[in-house]
Amino acid sequence: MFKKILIANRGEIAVRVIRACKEMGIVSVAIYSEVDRESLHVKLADEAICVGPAAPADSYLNIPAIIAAAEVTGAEAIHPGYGFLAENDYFSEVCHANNIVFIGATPENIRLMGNKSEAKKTMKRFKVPCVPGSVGLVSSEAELEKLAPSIGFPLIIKASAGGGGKGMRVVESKTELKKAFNMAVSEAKSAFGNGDVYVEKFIEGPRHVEIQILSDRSGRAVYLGERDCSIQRRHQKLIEESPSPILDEKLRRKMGEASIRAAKGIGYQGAGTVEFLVDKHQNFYFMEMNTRIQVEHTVTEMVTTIDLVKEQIKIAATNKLDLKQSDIKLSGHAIELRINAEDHEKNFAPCPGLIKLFLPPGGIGVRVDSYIYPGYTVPPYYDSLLGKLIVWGHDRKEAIARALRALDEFVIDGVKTTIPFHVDVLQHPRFISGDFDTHFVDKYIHKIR
Ligand code: MV4
Repeated sequence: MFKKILIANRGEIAVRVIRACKEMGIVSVAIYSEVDRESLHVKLADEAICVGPAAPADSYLNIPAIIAAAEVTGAEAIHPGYGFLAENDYFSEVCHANNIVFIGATPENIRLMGNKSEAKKTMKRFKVPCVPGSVGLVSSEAELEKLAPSIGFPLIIKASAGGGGKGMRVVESKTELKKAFNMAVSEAKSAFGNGDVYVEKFIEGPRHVEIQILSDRSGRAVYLGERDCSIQRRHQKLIEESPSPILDEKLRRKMGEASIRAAKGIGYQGAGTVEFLVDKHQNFYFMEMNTRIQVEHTVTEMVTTIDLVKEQIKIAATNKLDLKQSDIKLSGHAIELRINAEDHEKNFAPCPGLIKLFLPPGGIGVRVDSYIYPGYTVPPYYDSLLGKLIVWGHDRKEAIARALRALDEFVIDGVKTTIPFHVDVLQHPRFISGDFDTHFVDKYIHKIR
């Protein structure tokens, strides 16, 4: 096992990884930017080292400074968390070249899944269901016009270098095709420096359901159930839950087994998430694979009792997954509510500043993963996630009641947060019934200024 790990991140996920290290007897090294000296991850880690100024490019994305920090502290491995360098194939490669273990996917895994069109082709090879559409890239207006009738309208043009909702364009009819194609290509070029696009049928009113997997490079792999992430806004997830209200045992097994085929097929290493769209008829389609630990991994931890960060570290240290599918038992229902420093009455505008009061909820079935404390000032340079409230209940009804109880106890004073938003959603009849899709927030949660 590793003796020392450097955490190349900040905020709640850095705290999450440090906690796993402590429980495993591993020395933790925090990195921080000049404005993060007082941040909780710095206080909790065994050692801490400043890697540069506030701007992410100068600190949390500064590869030479991070590698140097690992070298001077003698860290044998780096955990990247999520965001920042977590899905940077070059960083993963530089770690290896410097004899540092990157706790995550291989450079090849990351590269393949970062190219959405190639990823989709690869998934088809392993019989993972995909949305009907172009086979690979569409390189001209003419090609798209020839292809469109067989796909049908509406269709969606996606940037191959995009992902997470960036660089997509829905086309309702034949007359919009040319314009949409050219706009999609030029948007993709300016956003990603790569104008490659592909096209597929547009699935209307889908659910976002993703499968958590753990895998090692010798082909051992397990799935740990699903997370329903349909409650999101502008591709920012706000609430995630497991199990999904729309899955049954049979569909769960089908989606789990498809995800395992994908993981084994590409020689996937570590924790990963296979994202699917699920339509009204319970058809599921591959969307993307995330080659990192995700924000919402906690709901899976609550229903499986498996510590996913420890499993990531064990796989990286031993090259071996020591879980079997029969070790994975799902129990009860978990819901995660993202607590962001945002003013949901002002269009979710970021709201950094001084935390005057922080009184997190407690009691049975309640978990809070956060990095703020009274007197801490949330800096404006990074994302607005302050933490996550995760609740567990025997069933969905108990989990919702517990979440509302916990939100009622939760006091954060000094900055506006998404707590009132969550109270609205959890009381909404559509949410309570489980009958919602990815348009829920825009359709039902209206905010007056
Ligand atoms: C789609 C789709 C409908 N049909 N693809 C958004 C994120 C990116 N991973 C893919 N996305 C979508 N792809 C087809 N063929 C609708 C979305 C989509 C969406 C997906 C999941 C969660 C929220 C979403 C919000 C808008 C669009």
